Amino acid sequence: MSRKPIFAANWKMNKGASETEDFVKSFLSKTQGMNFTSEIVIAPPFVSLPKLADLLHTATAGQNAHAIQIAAQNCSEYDSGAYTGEVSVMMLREFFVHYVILGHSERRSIYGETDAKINAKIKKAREANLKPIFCIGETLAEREGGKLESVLRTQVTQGLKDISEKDLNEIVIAYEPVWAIGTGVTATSEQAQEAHAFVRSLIAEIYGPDAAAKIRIQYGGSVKPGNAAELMAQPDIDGALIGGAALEPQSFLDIIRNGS
Ligand code: G2H
Repeated sequence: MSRKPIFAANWKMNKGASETEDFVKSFLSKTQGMNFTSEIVIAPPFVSLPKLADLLHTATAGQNAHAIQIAAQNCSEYDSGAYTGEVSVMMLREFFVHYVILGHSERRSIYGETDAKINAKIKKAREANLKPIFCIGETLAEREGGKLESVLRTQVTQGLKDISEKDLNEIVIAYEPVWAIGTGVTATSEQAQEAHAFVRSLIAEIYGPDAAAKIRIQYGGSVKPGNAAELMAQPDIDGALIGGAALEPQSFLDIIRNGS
């Protein structure tokens, strides 16, 4: 089963509209004439989505521009109403958003998002035909305490509770060990492969072998140009979710090139 790798830039709380424009213009000029063999996604802060939509998905945008998909970093589990500070899936659709990152460890740990809330958001995203990038991963204490598999099992089974196989086909899983996020410490390719293979086996348990063979599982956590090739060479790693190293166009491009 060949799975198209997916490289997604998660800018977190970086880059307003003008920095978004600078990045995209530079990235597009560097990629002129290139044919992407992987899927490329950029997830800016909400306020930069209109600018990104203009740059990538208007009639005047260049050919490579259309090859880049737009992601949001979060969405509400509600449709509309009195939810101060929230953004709905239908609002995201207006800006050509295709993907939405859900369950990132920063949302879990800083904003208290539970597996149940993440599950509700995944369902809401699918109602609007958005593709969730569903993040899971263990803390260092959990790994050292021998709880890696039980933590991943809980996150996967609760996060995907009552999600149909049809919807699962539109979901990307991102395995991001919390201890590797923004720390400069990357999981070794063996550690990452082992966790990815386990997650794929969980999907096989729940949905069967075909669904498990199809689902893309990205690695995230201090991915850089220098470690992308080795990580992406692992049989169960299908791309990367990249934070810090995707803030510079050249670095993001080098990761895509080295990892494709
Ligand atoms: C993990 C990753 C992107 P970084 O959060 O989701 O960030 O590459 O900076 O570790």
